[in-house]
Amino acid sequence: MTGRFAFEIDSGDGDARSGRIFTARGVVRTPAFMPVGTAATVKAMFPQDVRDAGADIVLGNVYHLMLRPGAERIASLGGLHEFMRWPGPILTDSGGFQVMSLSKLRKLDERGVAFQSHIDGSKHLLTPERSMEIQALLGSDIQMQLDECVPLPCTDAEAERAMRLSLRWAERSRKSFAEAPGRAIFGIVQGGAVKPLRIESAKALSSMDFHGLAIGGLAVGEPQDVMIDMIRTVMPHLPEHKPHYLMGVGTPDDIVEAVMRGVDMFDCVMPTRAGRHGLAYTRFGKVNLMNARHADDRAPLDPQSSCAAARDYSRAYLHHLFKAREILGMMLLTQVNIAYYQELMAGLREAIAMRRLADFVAEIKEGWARGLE
Ligand code: PRF
Repeated sequence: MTGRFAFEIDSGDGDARSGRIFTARGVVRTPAFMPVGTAATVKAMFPQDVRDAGADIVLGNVYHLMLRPGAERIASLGGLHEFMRWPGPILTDSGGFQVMSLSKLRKLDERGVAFQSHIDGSKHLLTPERSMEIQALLGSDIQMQLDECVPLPCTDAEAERAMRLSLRWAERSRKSFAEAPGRAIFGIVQGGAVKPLRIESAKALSSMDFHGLAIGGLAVGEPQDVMIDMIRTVMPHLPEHKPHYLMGVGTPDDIVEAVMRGVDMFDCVMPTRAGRHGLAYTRFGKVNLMNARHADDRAPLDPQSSCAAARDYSRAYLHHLFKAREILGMMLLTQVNIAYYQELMAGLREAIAMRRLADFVAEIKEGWARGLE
C-alpha cells in the first residue's frame, strides 16, 4: 500500500465536477456510484462482475460486520478486501445509521449508541472511537465518522440535538482515526431540513481536517425537492477541493440532480435490492419483470447495454425466472442494475468532461420518460 489519499478535479460543467480520488488501493473515478456490500458481499454478484460492470469502489458496513463475523475475526483473516476478494477501494459506513434502522433495542447518549444485535440479541456499545477501531480492523480505505441521522420529518429541536451530537462525535472520530498513507476519514453533515443547522454543520466540519465531506440525513422520507434544496444549501460551505458524498442516494434521477449540484460520490441499496425483487433499471426507466406483459416477449431488456445480462436473455425468460423464484433471476437483474448505474455514472463523467451535461441529462430523462418499447 503506497501513495497518499488525494482528490483531483479534472473538469467541471456548471457546479458539476468530474475527477479522481486516489486511495491506497486504487483510483476512483468521480462522480462515482458505490455498490453496497453490506455483509462483505455485493449481494448476488461476484466481485469480478462488480468490477467489470465499472465499479471502482464498494461500500461495507460496520454494523453488520462487527456482529457477524466480527471485526477482529476479519482482521485476523487478512482484512475485508482479502476476505471478500475485492482488491479495490472500500468505504465503510460507521454503523450509527444502521443501528437506528435495524436494531429494535437501542439507546443513544453522549458516549455512543448501545444496542442489541438484530441477529442474536447480544449487547454492544458503539462509540466514535470503537467505530474508528472497527473500520481500521476491516482495513477500510475511506472511514466515516460516527453520526446520528434522524428520520424526516422531525422537529427543529430534534434536528439540532442530533446535529450537535454528530459534531462532537466528528471531533472524537477525527481524533481517534489512525492516520495511514492512502487512508481517509470523512465527516458527515447533519441538520435535518433546517437550513441554518445544515450550514453550521457544514462550516464546522469543513474546519476539522477531514479528507472528504458527506451529506447525511437525506433520502430519509423527504420529497426530492427538499433533498435538492438541502444539497444547494450545504454545497457552498463545503471545501471545493475535497470529495462530496451524498449518503444513501438514490434513484438514477436523484443522482443526476445531485451531480449537477456538485456531488461526487453516492451509495444506495436500490440497484441491488430492486434486482432481487424483479425490478430493472434501464435507459428506458424502471421495468418490473414480474409484470405479465413480459411473458411472451423475445426482446432483451436493452440490446445496446454493456451488460450481457441485459443483452442476451429475453424479457420472457427473466419474467419466468422471477415467477419461478429462481436465483438466477436475482443474479441477472442485479448485474443489469449495477451495470446501468455504472453506465449512468460513466455517461455523467464524460458529459462533464465535454461540457455537455445539460444536453446529456435532457437525453437520458427523455429515455426514462419514453419507457420500454
Ligand atoms: N449517516 C450515515 N450513513 C448513512 C446516512 C447517514 O445519514 C444515510 C442517510 N440517507 C445513509 N447512510 N452514517
